[in-house]
Amino acid sequence: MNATTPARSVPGYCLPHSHAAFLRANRSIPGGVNSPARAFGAVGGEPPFMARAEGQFLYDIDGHQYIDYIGSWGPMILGHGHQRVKRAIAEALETGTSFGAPTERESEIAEAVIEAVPSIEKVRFVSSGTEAAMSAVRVARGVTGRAKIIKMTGHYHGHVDSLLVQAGSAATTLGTPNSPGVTPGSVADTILVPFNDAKAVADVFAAYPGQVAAVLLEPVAGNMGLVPPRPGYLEALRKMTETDGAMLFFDEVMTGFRLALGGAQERFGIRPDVTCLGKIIGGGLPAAAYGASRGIMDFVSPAGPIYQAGTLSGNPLAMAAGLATLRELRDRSPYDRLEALSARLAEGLDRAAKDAGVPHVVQRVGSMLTLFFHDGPVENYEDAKRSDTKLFGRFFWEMLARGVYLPCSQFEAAFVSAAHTEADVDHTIEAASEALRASAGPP
Ligand code: HOZ
Repeated sequence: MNATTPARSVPGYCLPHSHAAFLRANRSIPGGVNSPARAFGAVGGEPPFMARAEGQFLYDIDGHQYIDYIGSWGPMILGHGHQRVKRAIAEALETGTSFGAPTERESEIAEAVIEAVPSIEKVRFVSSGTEAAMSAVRVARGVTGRAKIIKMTGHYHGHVDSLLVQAGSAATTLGTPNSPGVTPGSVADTILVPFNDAKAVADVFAAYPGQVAAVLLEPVAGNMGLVPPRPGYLEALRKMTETDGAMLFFDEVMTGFRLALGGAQERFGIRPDVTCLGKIIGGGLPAAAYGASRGIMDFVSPAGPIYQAGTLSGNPLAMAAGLATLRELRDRSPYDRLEALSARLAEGLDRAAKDAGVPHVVQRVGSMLTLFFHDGPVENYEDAKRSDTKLFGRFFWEMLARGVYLPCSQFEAAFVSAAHTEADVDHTIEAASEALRASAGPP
């Protein structure tokens, strides 16, 4: 396919093949997509359907090339179609796609995770971040014998019933942070607090001493746009949980292996009790995991009494892709380069928005970032929700029309990969300058 960047005619932006594909998909799939985050619900219009991906690029079925800043919503830190990962999958394919019996590769990747992630001594593989969060909450409750959990508003831990309350990501994007079908009973023990407010957590501990199983959070929030922890906040949570005997639970599905090989916990020097991993750990195939100390993980069945299982858990292809990705990250350590490239992008977007006179703030940690159309720092869910989402929608389409694929919601983080180049970043900044000027006027 001879791909081109899309024509710069917005709103006359037209994708006839994608349009036909979307109509067809809508006839057999709810909303035409298998996960709502992809549906362009927040930005209006219809999503391009993808034909293929390579390196830092996506190619749609209408023949357009896009610089990709979603990276499959996080997993593709090495870029698409990385040779080492492809080779590993091909080798695994030759020997069988699923056994329902243990394989040595599962121990290899478990050892790689334990070597990389400071707080993990044992790890259990599952198939999605949702499953990891659901299982880890069960473990926290099972081990402590306590029921209550503290959750941050705007944080997202997959679509687990007890955690689908004031949830970020597409739940916020689509205006359903509390979903119908989640019964009052299943969230009765979920206590909500704002992110970055240590006192709110202290108040809960004071009100329910000895009753909280775990404090759950994304240590760097990525599902309400990118929101870093305030200095001292993670340390305060660590101290409070230790004092009360509750567990500190880091959802590192996004940040694991991205903000450092050892994730946010390495970067910020805080060891949680329980960690959820996903996305990068599967190298682009469906895998996720949860891990903790040996003492905690030995409560998990069949070593212990807390039940959790999965037919495709530790799937050979996913383990091969994940292991190759983790090895590549260890051997080549792209983190300094990702930092520099992402800083260049953040600074350029900030400059472009300033020049266009648009109220904004760019927030970044490592290779995750968000341009918020919000005047002043975004420190929590309430701040994030005050962003100008209409302007975001216009900006998003102007960028897409210039060949830049950003996350299709103000409440998601963009991801830079090791396949991006300075030229890609500079092209993105130039596109943003034009797009901001085009979208900043009256709608
Ligand atoms: N967890 C992803 C980032 N918010 C979204 C992926 C999805 O829901 O499809």
